[in-house]
Amino acid sequence: MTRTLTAALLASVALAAPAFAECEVTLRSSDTHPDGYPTVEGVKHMAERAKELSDGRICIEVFPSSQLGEEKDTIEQTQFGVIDMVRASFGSFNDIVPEAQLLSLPYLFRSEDHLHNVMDGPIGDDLARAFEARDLIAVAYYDGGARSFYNSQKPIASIDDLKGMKFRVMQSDVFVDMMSALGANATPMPYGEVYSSIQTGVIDGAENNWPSYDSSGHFEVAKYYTLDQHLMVPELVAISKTRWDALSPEDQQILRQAAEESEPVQRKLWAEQEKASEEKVLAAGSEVIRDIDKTPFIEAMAPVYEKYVTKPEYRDLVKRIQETE
Ligand code: GTR
Repeated sequence: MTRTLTAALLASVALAAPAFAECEVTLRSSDTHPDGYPTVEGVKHMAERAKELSDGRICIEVFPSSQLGEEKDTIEQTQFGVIDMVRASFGSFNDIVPEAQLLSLPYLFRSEDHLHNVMDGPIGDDLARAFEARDLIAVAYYDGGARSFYNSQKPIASIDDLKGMKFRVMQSDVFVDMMSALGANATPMPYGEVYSSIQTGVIDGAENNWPSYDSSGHFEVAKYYTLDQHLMVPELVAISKTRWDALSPEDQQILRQAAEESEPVQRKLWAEQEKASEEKVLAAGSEVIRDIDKTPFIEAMAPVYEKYVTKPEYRDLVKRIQETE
């Protein structure tokens, strides 16, 4: 009787054991977005594939909703190997990877196809080398759509309407200069502070893509959304180089393959989420300003290009991007 009870108890303990109990390699991965967001689901797909390809030995635990910290902090922690993996916007790497900063130039990408052709080709490989030199192994490039302005005050249809307004930007100089070039004021701050800052009037608005405008709830406090599409910034999945170097070549290969296979999955989810988010915020009462003459916006960015596209190698990279089909 006691033996049967003990056996039953042991069996129930085994059943209750954490899902990652058999993992030999566990990577903790950070994301600012909540569960269900395409970047989070992309990394989860990578996790599934890594587990399958390694017969359960490699596990990736995804921590969504900034549980491990705000984006810039988690990037630093990944560089130092405190966190194993991070999914973040290229824009948040600007201060540490100067080459990546060039991808935050406004109106650099003409379309999603253009961006894919750049990231999936030799330029994507060059960028990966730039990340590696800063202790980050770039394993996947995800979609982040086009970013546009939203605010709590009024519909914006031209640059003149932006004048004197205060917008949150990601924490990097290139975005501050972009706002100045448009005659508006920039307030760099972490993503997690934007909602309350709009709500309390510290800022008039921010800028982001459809899915972020939706999932962050910013549409609830900033109902005017102007589709000027000033930025297309890719999303990156990176692994800490310290951690990477300690893995076997076989495991590195498995992670690379799993990451690569997650790219088309994320891109498909992205396209679906863009539509779903648009429908949701429209139904919730957002006022979308669609008919924008982008030419004055594009022309206003000349000083930003002058300031950042300085060294010959940066000019060359921007030119190669522009010349990509
Ligand atoms: C989102 C991006 C996040 C974060 C956020 C922001 O579009 O996916 O990684 O960078 O924008 O504005 O901080």
